[in-house]
Amino acid sequence: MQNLNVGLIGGGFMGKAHSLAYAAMPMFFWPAPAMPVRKVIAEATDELAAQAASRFGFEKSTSDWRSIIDDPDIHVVDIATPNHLHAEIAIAAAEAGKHIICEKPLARTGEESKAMYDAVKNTDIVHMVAFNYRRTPAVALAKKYIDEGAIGRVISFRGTYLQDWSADANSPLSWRFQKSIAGSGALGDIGTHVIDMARYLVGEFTSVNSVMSTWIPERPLQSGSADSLGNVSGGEGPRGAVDVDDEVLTMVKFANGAIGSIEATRNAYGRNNFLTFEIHGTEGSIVFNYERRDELQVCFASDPGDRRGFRTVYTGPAHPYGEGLWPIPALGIGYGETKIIEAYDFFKAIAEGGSVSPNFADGYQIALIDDAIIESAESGAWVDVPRIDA
Ligand code: NAI
Ligand code: SOE
Repeated sequence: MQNLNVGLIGGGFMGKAHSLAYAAMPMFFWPAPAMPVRKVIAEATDELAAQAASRFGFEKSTSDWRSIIDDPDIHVVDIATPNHLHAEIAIAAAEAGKHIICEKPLARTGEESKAMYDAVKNTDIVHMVAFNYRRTPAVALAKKYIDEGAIGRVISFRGTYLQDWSADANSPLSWRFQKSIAGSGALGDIGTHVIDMARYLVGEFTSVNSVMSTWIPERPLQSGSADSLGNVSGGEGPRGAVDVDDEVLTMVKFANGAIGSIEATRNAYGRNNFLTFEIHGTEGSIVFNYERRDELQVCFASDPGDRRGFRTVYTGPAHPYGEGLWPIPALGIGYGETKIIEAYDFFKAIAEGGSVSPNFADGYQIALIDDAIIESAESGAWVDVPRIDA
């Protein structure tokens, strides 16, 4: 079994999740496809980097991410910084021939995402964009039902991602509210997770018709480099402008004829990580809610009329990734397990010399969908989604 040395850039929320995944992946999936070695972690300052190395179990630390790119011992570059750094780091990593896992959204715009995709296409680099929610076993099970034709032809998809961490006007001006860093707001931050699910489960988008709103135009400035994600202050002190969307709602037409809607907001009081979809087919329906992520609701037209209704399947050893997870259904998986599964599939692709989805082509296509949604919200018209040549 080969050791693969990881250079992780960014030691915040995702730095923590990815470090956990590297440590735990071989404990869950054994024999592991490869052993991730937590070699070096980069943070914004030497002090933050040293702290991150001690906390997350890395051998070395640096405040210069370029030293990771230049290090011939590093096999994998993991990009867990805010969005504005993804393109520059990924392109440098690709030029150095490193395998790359990059957090979502791939970048701030379609144009930036294209440059990243161009840097890896026609190479042997394994590249992945970290839309981890599709690796929830219940979501992978939904995919299996659909692929097996259990609900017939898919005719509609309704997806939501609703949170409330920024509903309070005094929650701070995270980098997630600044276009120059984030690219877009709820759309890029959480709407893209639903778009990834929709492409995974239904297929390509052909056009969108959208509305977007910004409910809270300025927020208190936050101090420190880590994002305080909704840590509400008293609201004193200077405020800065929000120049991204707080909420997005779009209608979708899919290439296979299905229609749908996608809604994303971080201003929905009472909703925490309400990432849901409801899919109707000609022979049945499937419903998923991440807040109850071990469960999949399914209803089949073939059931006798007097017994027809949603039933709950609890995911466990019999389901996708079950061989590596817990031995009894409904013991419960968490956010961490979705990242462990993501790491497993990524390292498997490297070890086997294959590829993995979602990758930079998917990330780029999603960025083009985002661009079309923004254009439609500005014009009020349906906008066609260009399809990348992958
Ligand atoms: P965060 O703000 O918690 O952490 C980012 C870290 O990057 C900070 O600690 C910051 O000091 C560091 N950083 C900034 N500039 C740097 C530089 N030049 N060199 C090294 N480190 C630097 O942000 P979070 O939540 O971890 O988000 C990071 C990325 O992960 C974003 O792209 C975000 O969209 C994505 N994300 C994905 C999630 C998922 O479910 N897949 C969940 C949360 C975030
Ligand atoms: C904040 O909305 C956030 O951390 C997103 O950035 C992630 O992508 C999502 O998984 C959880 O919420």
